[in-house]
Amino acid sequence: MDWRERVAAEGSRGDRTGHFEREFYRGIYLIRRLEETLLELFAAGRLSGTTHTCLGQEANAVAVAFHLTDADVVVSNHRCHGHYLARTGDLEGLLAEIRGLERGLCSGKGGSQHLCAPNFYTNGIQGGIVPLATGMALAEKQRGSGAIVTVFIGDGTLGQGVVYESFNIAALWAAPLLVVVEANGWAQSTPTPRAMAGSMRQRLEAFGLPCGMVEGTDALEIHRAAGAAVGQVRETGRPAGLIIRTQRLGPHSKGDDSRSPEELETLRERDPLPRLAASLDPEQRRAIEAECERRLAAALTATEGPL
Ligand SMILES: Cc1ncc(C[n+]2csc(CCOP(=O)(O)OP(=O)(O)O)c2C)c(N)n1
Repeated sequence: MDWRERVAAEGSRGDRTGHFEREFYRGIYLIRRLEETLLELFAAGRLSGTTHTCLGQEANAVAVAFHLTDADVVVSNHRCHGHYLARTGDLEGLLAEIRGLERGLCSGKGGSQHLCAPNFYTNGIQGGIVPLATGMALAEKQRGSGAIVTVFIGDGTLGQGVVYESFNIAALWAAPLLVVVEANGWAQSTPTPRAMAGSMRQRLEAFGLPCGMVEGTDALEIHRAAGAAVGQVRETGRPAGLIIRTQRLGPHSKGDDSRSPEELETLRERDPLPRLAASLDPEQRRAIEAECERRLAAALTATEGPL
C-alpha cells in the first residue's frame, strides 16, 4: 500500500479532519527521532561507521514520498535515512542495516549510505547517483511502465559535472526523471554561495528541465510543490526539477559543523516540524509521538546486537 492509499484508508476511519496533517506529522516525527537517536548512539560509542542525518529536512522526504506509487523508483544519496523511511516505513530493517547486522535490509553490508531495496537505491558518491537515476528513468520509459524516477541531491552536488551530462541526456531522450535539490546552503564545510556561480534554478532550466522552487519553511507548502513536480514528470514523461530551500539542523555527519550558534538558531526557526505540530490537536499530536517512540524503542530492542 503506498502513502496515498494509507492516508486515504486511515482518513476513512473516524474523524477525517486533519488526518492528512497527522499522517504527515507522523512521517516527519519518526524520521526526526530516528536521526536524533542515531547521533546519540554514535556519541555513546554504540554505533560504528558513519552517518549523515537529515534533521530539519525530513518534510522533503515525506512530501515527495506521498506523491509516489510503489512502482516509482527513488534514488538517494549519503543523507538517505529519511528518504528510505518515508518511502518504505521499514524502521527496523534500516536500523539493523546501520548497526551492521545481517538482518539489515542489505545484510549489514551497505551501512548508512548504501541502501538497496525494491525501487529504492542510494549511493554516497556525490553526483554518482544522477546518471544512474537517469538510466533507470530511461529503462522505465522503454518498459512502458509509467513509473517515474526521483533522485535527491544536495545543492553542493550541483558542483559535479556528471550531473549536467545527465540533465542533458535526460532532456534529449525524454527520461521521466524528477531531480529534487535539497538546498540546505552547505556542502559539508563549504557555504553554497562560495562555490556556486549563477542561479541554481537556471542550471536545470538551461537543459530544459522546468524547475519548481519552494522556500521550505512550511511542510504543507513543500507537499504541494512536490505534488506539482511529480505530476509534471508523470504527465509529460519528461524530466523536471524541484529545488527546496531547506535547513540542515544537525552536523554534516556525526559531529562536524562549521556554522555559528547564531546561524543554527536562525535555521531552527525555519524548521517545519514545530509549525506542523502546532497545527495539530495537542492530544492527537501526543498520541502520534508516543506511538513513534514505541516503534523506535521496539526497533532499538529488536536490533540490539554486536557492534
Ligand atoms: C565524489 C564525492 N566527493 C566528496 C564526497 C564527500 N562528501 C560527502 S557529502 C559532501 C557534501 C555534500 O553536499 P550537498 O550535496 O550539498 O549535500 P548535503 O550534505 O548538504 O546534504 C561531501 C563533500 C563524496 N561523498 N563524494
